[in-house]
Amino acid sequence: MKKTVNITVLIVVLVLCARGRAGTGVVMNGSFENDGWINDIRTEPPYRWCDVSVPSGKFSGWVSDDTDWLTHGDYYLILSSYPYATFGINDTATVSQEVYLTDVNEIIFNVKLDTTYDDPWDPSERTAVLSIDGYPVWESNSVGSDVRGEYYDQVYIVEEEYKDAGSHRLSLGIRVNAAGYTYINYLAKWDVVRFDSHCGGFGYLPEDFDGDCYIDGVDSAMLVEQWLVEGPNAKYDLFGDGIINFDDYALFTDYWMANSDSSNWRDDNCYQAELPATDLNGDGIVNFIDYALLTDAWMEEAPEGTCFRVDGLDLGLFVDEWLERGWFYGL
Ligand SMILES: [Ca+2]
Ligand SMILES: [Ca+2]
Ligand SMILES: [Ca+2]
Repeated sequence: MKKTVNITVLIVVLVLCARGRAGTGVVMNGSFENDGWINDIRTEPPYRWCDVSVPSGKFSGWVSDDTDWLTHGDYYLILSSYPYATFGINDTATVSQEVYLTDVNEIIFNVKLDTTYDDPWDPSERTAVLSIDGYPVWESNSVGSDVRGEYYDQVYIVEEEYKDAGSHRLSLGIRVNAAGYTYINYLAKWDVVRFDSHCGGFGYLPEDFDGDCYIDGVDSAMLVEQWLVEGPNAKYDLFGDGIINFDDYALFTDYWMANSDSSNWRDDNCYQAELPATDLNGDGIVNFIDYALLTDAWMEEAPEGTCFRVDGLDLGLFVDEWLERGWFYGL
């Protein structure tokens, strides 16, 4: 009886989930910062990249904090093919997430082609691949005998066929081009996967009142305009006590001249807008749907392959974030 109820809840949840984010072009956890270090993504998929296909004995995948690649944040994804394993042509390891591309013109990302022991990356052997719905739309450099290197701000221009209202599967991968084995350990490293919409996918910081991705004099003037207003528009009430006063201004000044424009990702004053940890279904608001997901997960009745993680979440945090809205709520 109980199982039936839970399954019904999940069906409702999945329907609402699909509806909630329809049309909002956002890569979730595109910089792989949400989880910290992950030893094996097969057993612990990265937040939102829950669709993991890493055939064992041939490939491995992990989220690394190695400082040998200076990219965005502290972590990045590594997909690696083993040396001396026997491969078939087109064997591939991928991680994927469902995305909406309706308002997206470009998918932008950093990738590093690397090997161990200073071996060359032979492009006739391995390719890093970005794909949509399983179809490769971007492939790494195929010219030369050693294409190792850091490839920053790579761009795939989204074709019209993907800009419909439905969701699409965005995958990052490493592909085998030649059957057999090689003595080289290939590592495709991925980071800062983002769209050109909504500040390049970094979203809008709470202090960015006019939503232009920059916190500057315009936003300051907008806040001053609200000075001592009681019962204000909630977006100005940064301190959240029902009046605009010095407390809000103090919070505002903490982010003075900061921005969330992802094209500035190298800069210290560039931030990615955070989302509430308990917004489990990613619809932009923490509400009863998330609560249903959380309780199902506590009872270990969440379905296989669900795209959320509840480690470290508790009821206290849930209560704290109740009805909190993420930046893309209502887009
Ligand atoms: Ca990162
Ligand atoms: Ca602004
Ligand atoms: Ca939610």
